Amino acid sequence: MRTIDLRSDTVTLPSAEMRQFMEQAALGDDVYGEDPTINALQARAADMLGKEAALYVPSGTMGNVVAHLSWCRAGDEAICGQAAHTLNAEAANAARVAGVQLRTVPQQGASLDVEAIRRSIRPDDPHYPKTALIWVEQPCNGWVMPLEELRAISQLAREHDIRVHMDGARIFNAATALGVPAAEIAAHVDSVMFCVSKGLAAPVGSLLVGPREFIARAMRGRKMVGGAMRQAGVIAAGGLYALDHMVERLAEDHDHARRLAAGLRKLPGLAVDRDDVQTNIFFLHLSPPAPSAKVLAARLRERGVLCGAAKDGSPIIRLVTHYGIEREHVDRALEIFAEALAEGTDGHRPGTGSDAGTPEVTDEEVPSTPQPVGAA
Ligand code: TLP
Repeated sequence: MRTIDLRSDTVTLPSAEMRQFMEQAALGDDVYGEDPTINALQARAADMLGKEAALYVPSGTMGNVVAHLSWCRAGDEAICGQAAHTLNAEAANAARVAGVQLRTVPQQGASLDVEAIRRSIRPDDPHYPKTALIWVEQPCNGWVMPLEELRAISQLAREHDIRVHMDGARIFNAATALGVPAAEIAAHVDSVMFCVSKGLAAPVGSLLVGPREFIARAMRGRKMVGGAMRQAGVIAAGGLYALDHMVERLAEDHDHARRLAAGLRKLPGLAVDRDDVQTNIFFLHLSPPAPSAKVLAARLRERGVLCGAAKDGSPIIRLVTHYGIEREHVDRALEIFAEALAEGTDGHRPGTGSDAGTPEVTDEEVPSTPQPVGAA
C-alpha cells in the first residue's frame, strides 16, 4: 500500500477529472480582469458565501495578509484568539507586511472569550492603537465555533463599529459539521478567506470574499504583495471544479477522522484531545508507554504513515484526513500505530515540552500548526 499521509489536507492531489477540467479552462490576463475562469471562480465563491465579491489569491496566507491590509491601517490593532493561524503560522505577516498589531484573547477549541474581546477593544484615546478588526478562525485546529458564539462576536463588533474577518481556510468543513450552508456562517462576518487547496483538493489557491469596496482594496493589496497573476485560470479551474464537486464529500473525511480517533483511543498511551471529532483534524496526546511524538512519528514514517509531531517536544501529534484517504487506509494506519507502539517507550518524560500549551505541531515535513489551547 502507498504512503498514508495524515500530515495535512494540503497534500491532496487533483483528480483526473479536475485535471481535465483545468486543461480545458478558458484563459486570459487576470490583471486586465480578462481571465474568464478566474472571473467565474470569483463569482461562484462570492455567491456560495453570500458576499458581494471575491478575489482569487495564490494562498491562504496571502488571503489573510491582504485582509489585514484591506481592513486596517499600519498601527491598528486586530484582536484574535491565541491559537490563530494568523498569529502563529504566517511568519508575522500581519505585523511585518500590514503593520498590524495582533492582540490575543483566551481560546478554548475554536471558541474565543467574548468578554475578553469586549475588554480588549480600545477606547478612543491617543495612547492606544485603534482596534480595527476582530479576527475569527472557523474551524480552528479542527474545532468548530458554534453559530451562537459567532453571532455574539458579530453583535459586539457591530456595537463598536469594528469589522470581523474570518480565516475560514476550511469553512466548508465547518459548514459540513454544523449542517448549514457556508453562507450561513459567513453571514456573521464581513469578510472570509477560504482555501480550495486543502480538503477540496484543488492544487493551488484561496479566495477572499466580502463587500465590493473591501475587494477593491484587496486588489491593491494583492498587487502589492505580488499575488496578481496572469493566465492563472489554469489553476483557478481546479478551484471552480472543487466548489462544484468536492464539497459534499468532506463528510467522508469527517467520518474517517472519527473512525481513526475511535481506533487510536483504544491504543496504550494515546489519548484523543476531544470526545467529539467534528471535522477532519484532531490531535493525539501521548503518555507512557507511548514514546515521544518525534520517535513515534519516525516509527510510523518507516512503516509508511506520515503525521505531524510537535516541533517543541510536546507529546502531541496532529492527524488530518482528506481526499485520497479511504476507510482501508484508516484501518491500515490503525494497525501501523499499534505496531509502532508495540516497540515501547523511549524513556521520555510525560508532559515535557511547551508549558504554554500551544506548541507548534509538525514534523520536519509539515508546516507548523498551533495546538488548541485548553484541549483535554
Ligand atoms: N495551514 C497548514 C499549515 O500552515 C499549518 C496546515 O497544514 O494546516 N489558515 C489556516 C487555518 C490554515 O490552516 C492555513 C494552512 C492557512 C491559513 C494558510 O494557508 P496556505 O498554506 O495556503 O498559505
